[in-house]
Amino acid sequence: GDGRTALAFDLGAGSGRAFVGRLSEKEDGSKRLDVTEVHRFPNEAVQVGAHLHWDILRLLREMKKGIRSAWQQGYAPTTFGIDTWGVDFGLLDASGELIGNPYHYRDPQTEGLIEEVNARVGEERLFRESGLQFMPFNTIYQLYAMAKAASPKLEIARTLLLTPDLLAYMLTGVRSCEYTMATTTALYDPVRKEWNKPLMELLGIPSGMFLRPVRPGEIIGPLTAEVAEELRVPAMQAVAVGTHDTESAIAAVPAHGGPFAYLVCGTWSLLGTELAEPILAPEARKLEFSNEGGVGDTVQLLKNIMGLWILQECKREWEERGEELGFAELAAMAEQAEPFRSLIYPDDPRFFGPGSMLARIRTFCEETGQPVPREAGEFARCILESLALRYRQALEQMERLTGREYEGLHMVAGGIQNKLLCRFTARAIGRPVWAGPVEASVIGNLLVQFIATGECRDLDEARRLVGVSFPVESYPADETAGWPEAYERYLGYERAVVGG
Ligand code: LRH
Repeated sequence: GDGRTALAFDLGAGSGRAFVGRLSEKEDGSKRLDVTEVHRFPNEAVQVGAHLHWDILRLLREMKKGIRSAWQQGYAPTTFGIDTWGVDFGLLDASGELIGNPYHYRDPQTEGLIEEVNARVGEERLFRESGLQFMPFNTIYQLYAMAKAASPKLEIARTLLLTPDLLAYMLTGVRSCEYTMATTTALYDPVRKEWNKPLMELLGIPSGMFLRPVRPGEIIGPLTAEVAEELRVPAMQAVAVGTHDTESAIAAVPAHGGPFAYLVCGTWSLLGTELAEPILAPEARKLEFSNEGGVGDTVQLLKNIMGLWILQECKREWEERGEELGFAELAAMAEQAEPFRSLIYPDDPRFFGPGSMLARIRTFCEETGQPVPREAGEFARCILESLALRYRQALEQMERLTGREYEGLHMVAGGIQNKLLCRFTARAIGRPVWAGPVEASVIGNLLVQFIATGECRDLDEARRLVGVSFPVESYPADETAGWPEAYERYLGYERAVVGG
């Protein structure tokens, strides 16, 4: 049959994409999902004075193009969903207009605030009441920075909208707050399941601007008449999907049955597992895990790992020097380079901000008494091996926390196109890696739209649909020689830089 068509916007820190998804029924009654990209655009941060911002109006314009383009290409999506990176937000004034340009989560304004907030709140309390790893960019620190600076923006703010909710508002006129994004703020209490007003008051964050969260699968509302007319399309309905990209990606992990471990591999690497209840014991805080709200009433116990950002930034630096190297080329060069020559601890905070990544990697190696990488292949090898070792560490920590053992690791999202990383990961963890799908966030976004309108029953059926609709590549844990020794070395460098 013709099936139903939906439109997914997936906005990452580097680029945004619009995909059409079609759910069709085969003759034997089984369903299939197929996805087609209809628009792609860069998402570039803009430095203004001391601050780093998102170009939110540019993103809105590109999303409008995406809607136009879907219909022009002959598709007829009846719903759309938006997912983006976590934590960031815009503020609306009393008349419903956006106040200023939203900050980028790598804006330096939150530097040093983890310690300051811990001193005021107590780290045990903060973790118990948020369930989140202390990451400098969490919404709580951004708002605390504004409160501390007595930002006039906060004074006139009436509504806080997280990025996907803000973009949905600009298209539909409806103010909403989607639950999975709300859980990335550190201001939402995962046990009491409500906004943490006492915490906001303690930190001077206005507590009246937060809307009651809605679950993934709720309808937000149709395009405004103005937008529908401008784009010459029917009034499609916006659906609140798992609007946090990580949660959309996890919804598309083709696993079912028992407990499974996953790695969402993009600019960030999120390694985790799905639970029914959060783990808020001090052990989870010390091992730096988050409990994020997921699609289908799940809790995602996961660790944020610096990820391919490190390699992306090196690539950018080489480009600026006129050396154009694609990721495939870099992987091929890395493969030729000497194994385990230099290793880094990817989550050293020095790698977080913008600036010369090559210089920071060199300094790390010098400080830890290792040879310094000389050319691109050596840098790439160092980064990919170090990430794989970090994944092993996170996986084993997670096993300690949950008391479970994981047979292997599901890897999803754009980073799995780096096959060398998948291979290294299987060898580092000594277990198989199952890689796919690449377009995990887009697929998870679409599936929640199909659940919202009843074409798909639930998360479990959705995941089965992923398994039969998209290829998954297996990487066996072969050729593990050298990895255990490299892991011991890696642990030593970690201790050297973070102490303990
Ligand atoms: C990945 C991601 C991650 C957040 C970070 C800000 O795109 O959403 O889950 O922690 O961006």
